[in-house]
Amino acid sequence: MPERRSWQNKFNEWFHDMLSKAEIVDYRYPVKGGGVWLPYGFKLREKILSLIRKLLNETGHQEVLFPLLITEGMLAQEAEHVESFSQQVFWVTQAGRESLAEKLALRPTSETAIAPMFKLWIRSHVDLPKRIYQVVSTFRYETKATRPLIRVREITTFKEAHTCHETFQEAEEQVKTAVKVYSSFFDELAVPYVISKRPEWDKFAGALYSLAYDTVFPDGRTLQIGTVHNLGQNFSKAFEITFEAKDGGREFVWQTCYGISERVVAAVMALHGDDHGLILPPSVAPIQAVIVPIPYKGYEEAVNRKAESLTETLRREGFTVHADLREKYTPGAKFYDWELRGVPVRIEIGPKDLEKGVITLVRRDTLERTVAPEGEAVKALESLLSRVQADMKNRAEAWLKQNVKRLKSLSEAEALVKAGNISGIIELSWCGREECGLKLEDTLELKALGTPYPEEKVEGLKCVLCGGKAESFLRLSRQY
Ligand code: PR8
Repeated sequence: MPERRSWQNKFNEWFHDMLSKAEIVDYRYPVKGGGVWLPYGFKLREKILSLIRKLLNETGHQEVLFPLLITEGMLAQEAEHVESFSQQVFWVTQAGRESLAEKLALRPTSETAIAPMFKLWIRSHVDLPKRIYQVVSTFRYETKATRPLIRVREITTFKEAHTCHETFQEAEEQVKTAVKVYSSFFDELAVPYVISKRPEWDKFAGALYSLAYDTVFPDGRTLQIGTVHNLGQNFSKAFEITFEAKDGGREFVWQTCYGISERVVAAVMALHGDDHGLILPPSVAPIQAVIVPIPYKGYEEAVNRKAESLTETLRREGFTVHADLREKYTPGAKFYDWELRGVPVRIEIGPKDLEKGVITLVRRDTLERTVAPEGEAVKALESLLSRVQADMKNRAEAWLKQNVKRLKSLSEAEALVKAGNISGIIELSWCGREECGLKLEDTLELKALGTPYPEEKVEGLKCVLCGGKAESFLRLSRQY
């Protein structure tokens, strides 16, 4: 087993190292909070996006593309929303030499860009439900320290979905569908999560309520990797998005929206690495298997040719395979390179393998070697990839489980905080009152993630702060 401990402690350094060594992104771009996707990172991003696109397309969503600019008037239409984003919006105030009569915002998200078009598109109940999504750049002037992939000012991989429905109940059903889609998505990425209903004071501006996916990073901090919001009729009333109901009356639509970003890429990287580098899940690895010939005097040609023909065979079966035939690198240097990039399986072909008619497979997550008859290469790779995928998911889930702790009292939590031992998420019984929630955040110097979703019934417990009847558990953590 690769050593996990040593790198958990220096996670930050490891993460930044991987971004450049594995050629994921380069944040030396001279605009703060903006980075360049490098070829390998871009492929990983594409794989992740095609997974979410597939899941959305299968569940009745249609992909669209809206303009980047929003007029000031549009942005200002929903009061809570504009107030919350007011400190974060980048404005375009000038074009050429002229000042613009009405300044234009770079979208921080697209509710207010999409709403006026929903108003035009939706006339009657036959036009509903409507489910659209787009993958775009959004811009947020983040004032907290920016971090590659995790807190950027140009979010280049903002996948946002927006839906409209006839009734509140249908919007609630859509929230459940979105939760199913995101849960399948993160499951396939082997990224473990908890889903919490965010507290009132931390919900998305303009939403009735917000659900959020959080995962625990190796340094014990949580990262919000996706959110699902029930918007109620807040935007439809502000933008007059109405429809003719079955009984002939005019009604406002009910809306939801949900989003993810490049934080997902960060999570895939962070949750599975080791001292050798990244470990990517086969479901989204840009290369699932790399074939490295081991040349030996007199066998150079033969091993290379075998590597090529095996690549062909495996590609025909739908695997993404790369044969590393670079002459200037030793096999050892190649192993190092592909381990660093997290390729899930390495196939070695040496003179002995040729003689025996076998191939050697090495799985990246455990570095375990197995030998399979060459004629069974397809079957061997298929089963090894699925084992790697399943084991990665199980390990990551076990990690999360260890890092969600239900505590009995405030003093227990305070002791952990004092000892510097807060890793992951703690759960404390809570009366549900904002006053107690905020005080818990303050006392423990932690951030409230909210209460478990689906809702968990709490019987016979007291709020750890005021002693009143507990309504739920409040999750708290050190957050990115
Ligand atoms: C919405 N409207 O906007 P949300 N850097 C990287 N990722 C980020 C950043 C950032 N600065 N800010 C947020 N995210 C709704 C839903 C359309 C879609 C990621 O929701 O503000 C976070 O993972 O919660 C967040 O959960 C997701 O974008 C959606 O942003």
